[in-house]
Amino acid sequence: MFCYQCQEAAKGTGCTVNGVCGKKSDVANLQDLLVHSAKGVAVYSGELRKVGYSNKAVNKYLLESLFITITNANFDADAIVKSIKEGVELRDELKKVAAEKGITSKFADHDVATWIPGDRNELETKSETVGVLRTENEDVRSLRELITYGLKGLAAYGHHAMNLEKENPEIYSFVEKALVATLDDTLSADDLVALTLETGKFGVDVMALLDAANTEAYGHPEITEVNIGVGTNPGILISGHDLKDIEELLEQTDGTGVDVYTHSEMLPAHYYPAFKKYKHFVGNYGSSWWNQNPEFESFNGPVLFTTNCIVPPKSGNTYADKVYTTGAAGFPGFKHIADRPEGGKKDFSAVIEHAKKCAAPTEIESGTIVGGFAHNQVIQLADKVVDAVKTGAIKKFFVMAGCDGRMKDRNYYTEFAEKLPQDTVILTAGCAKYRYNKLALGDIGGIPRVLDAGQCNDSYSLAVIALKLKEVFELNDINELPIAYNIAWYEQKAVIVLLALLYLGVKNIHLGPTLPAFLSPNVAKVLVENFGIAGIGTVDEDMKIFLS
Ligand code: FSO
Ligand code: SF4
Repeated sequence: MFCYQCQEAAKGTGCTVNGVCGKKSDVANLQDLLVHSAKGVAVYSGELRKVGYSNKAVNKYLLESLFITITNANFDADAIVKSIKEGVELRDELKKVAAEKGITSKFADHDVATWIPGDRNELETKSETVGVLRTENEDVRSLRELITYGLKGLAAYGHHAMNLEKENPEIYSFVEKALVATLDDTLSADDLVALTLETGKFGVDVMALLDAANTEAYGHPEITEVNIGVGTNPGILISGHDLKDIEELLEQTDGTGVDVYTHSEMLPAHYYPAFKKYKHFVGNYGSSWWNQNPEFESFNGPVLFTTNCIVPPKSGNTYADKVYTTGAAGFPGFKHIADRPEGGKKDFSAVIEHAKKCAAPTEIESGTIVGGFAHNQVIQLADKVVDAVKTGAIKKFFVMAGCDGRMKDRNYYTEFAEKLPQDTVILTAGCAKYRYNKLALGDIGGIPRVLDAGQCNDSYSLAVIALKLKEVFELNDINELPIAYNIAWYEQKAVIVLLALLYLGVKNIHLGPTLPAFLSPNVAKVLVENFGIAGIGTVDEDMKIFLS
């Protein structure tokens, strides 16, 4: 195996034996083969889409197959093999339709378009040949992978939007074009840099689409105090990012005597008006994804993963038989809840019945945390915010969005938040928030010093807020705003968020705790020279840079 798609890549270069995330080498290789299958589909579906042919199953496959390969989403080799085979079947159907229409592809002879899956052993052998290292030139490899990881993040967000019946065919067509471009040896490094920025454009589009899907279905997030203590009923802990899943779980648990709690990235579900009517939607339990082993243990009830981030249970953990996955998530030994049938709902009755037999959660903390500062809510407060900037009560905003992670170095973000001057405000989104959302950082004239917009995809909200401020202050350039970007990344959704910010013209982003292993020195140089991207140093050094 060779994998360097996330921030935890072993030795800062890549995982080669087992993943630091817990992914075994067979699963890592099969994930590469799944991306290979998606490319085979894209070779034909891209050409057919140009003549107006589209197919729901293809759109779903493009998103789901890429989503499955995101860090910490799916560790289940059987599920991945099933998806690989589905891809090849779909490719062959499309190949037939294309032949009937007299359409061919420049890549019709490429392995992605011609290979036939054999038995499991053969699949595993083949999977070893299609990974990252197939591209020899390290700069081309770096750009191809940067684009691919952006697409994986984009696919995850597109999948959530699709679950809410919001789609944009231009996004699918871009996914096809970009996947096929990673096969194209005639493209220069400059072509691939341009395609990287275009990926960022579609990152903005997909986050806007998901924002519309979420807010049209559930209302605009509003300022909300979320309970972090527990009640006395048994509960279900729901993690991941999919709001359609939590909607259906809340409906199905209503009146059953089973409470629902959010974990990690599901916390922002509490901010949506549509979910506030549920009395049994009790609060948020625990913190970010990497703390799940002890937190799931003390939760006592079943856990439902709607997406990443899954951490394999440790020996001594007793909760494994209480964990369920759904959608793109999977883990060997966890039970999987099937997809909703066309026009129907998922059936969470097994999780609910399981919960009824469990003890109520053990309290690990108490009190509340505040969030819900997505674009609509912040724009309602715009006058107050603008006044605070004009009077100098707020000197600077710090966008500290992105991901949390288990590396000790990430204490940097807690310390950074603590040391920020009192006249600064943190704008956050994603699980990065757990590094500072329980600190007593106070407020500025009633505006909390940590404004949580929501999930990582709600980084879109932060961009909308920045663009609004640019308009209010009549500035020509988003970079003239008193906003600094100190972003933490972990997996590929953060890659699409980063590319989206670059596409919007945001410069001088600091990215930590380490720069991606998949950036070759030359590609890193392009990002530094054109966008001022930098890593992080010590808190004190960085504070000086940011405040100068
Ligand atoms: Fe975190 Fe995991 Fe949302 Fe990621 S839970 S790390 S960027 O999946 O997606 O922020
Ligand atoms: Fe390593 Fe990250 Fe890949 Fe897992 S996803 S194998 S930790 S680089």
